[in-house]
Amino acid sequence: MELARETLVALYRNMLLLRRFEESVSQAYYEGRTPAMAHLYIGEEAVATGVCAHLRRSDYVTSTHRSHAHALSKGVRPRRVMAELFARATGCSGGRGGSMHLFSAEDNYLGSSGIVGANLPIGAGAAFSSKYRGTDQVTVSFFGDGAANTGAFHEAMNLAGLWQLPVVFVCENNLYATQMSFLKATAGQNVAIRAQGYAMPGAQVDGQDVMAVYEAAGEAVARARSGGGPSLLECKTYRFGGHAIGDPGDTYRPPEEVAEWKGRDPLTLFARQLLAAGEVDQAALDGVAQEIETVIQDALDFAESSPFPAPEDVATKVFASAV
Ligand SMILES: Cc1ncc(C[n+]2csc(CCOP(=O)(O)OP(=O)(O)O)c2C)c(N)n1
Ligand SMILES: [Mg+2]
Repeated sequence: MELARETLVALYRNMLLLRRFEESVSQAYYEGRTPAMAHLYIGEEAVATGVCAHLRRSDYVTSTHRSHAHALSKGVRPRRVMAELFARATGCSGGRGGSMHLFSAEDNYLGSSGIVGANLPIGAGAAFSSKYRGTDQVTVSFFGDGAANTGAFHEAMNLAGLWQLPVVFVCENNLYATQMSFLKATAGQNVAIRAQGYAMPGAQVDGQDVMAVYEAAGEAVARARSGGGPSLLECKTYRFGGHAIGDPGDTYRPPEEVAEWKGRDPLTLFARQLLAAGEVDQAALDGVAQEIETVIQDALDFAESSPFPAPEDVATKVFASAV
């Protein structure tokens, strides 16, 4: 696939933003600067990046407990996500949500959910709303391999297929749901194939290859936008760390497996590909890295200098006001 240099650099920049964001969150946590118990996305950056690159601000995203990357890739500003993780009033959920409850109405980021699978029917609902209103908005709902075995997944897939809703279900199959291996927990050991039962196309893609994800997601998003209905995309990926901060992730995963996947770091693979194709030189990649350091430092400074929510505001933002 031929892509403009600008697009290629944008993909690289976003992946690096996600990586450096998560590394900074981890460091802040271990230094006791934030209470944010968080599920990190390191290793999976090509998925959110390749998918969200096709989305417009007016499109919707629903996400999971591992959601910083989805919010950032959808365009929620790093300052607002970071401040939320530091429980500050300037955070995207007013400091009340934290890592698993990011939300940004202004970005049509319809939220992270700590309830595994629960964001999938919300995604189907958002897509129903777009179809009902006659807009060309697309909804993307991210979920894990564990979520693929919940009832909510099947209910959402059924309605999306039945009503041919403009939604793309993106499975981030990182081979584990907490400590449970996908291979031990999943009938058929294949998520994409389930699309057949729900009247939609399904595809599997290498989730470490941002170009492969970009291409497959591009087809699915275009199909949804043009009235062609839903799709299921299964991205084969791996979290390099444990399930959440505090879990080293090495008691239930064979060391050779971890090493093999770390050898397929999406950032390294893409940088190598760009350099080999002569699309960019090392100086350009270093320039992007500098740019991202500034963004991350700015987000950290903003978060750490922001106030906590005022105690007297505790009862606000609980209910939406009726129109
Ligand atoms: C309904 C529900 N059941 C169980 C849990 C506990 N839990 C939190 S994350 C998780 C694993 C999710 O695995 P997966 O969907 O593969 O996502 P990943 O963490 O790998 O990104 C579980 C079981 C939960 N939060 N919600
Ligand atoms: Mg998983």
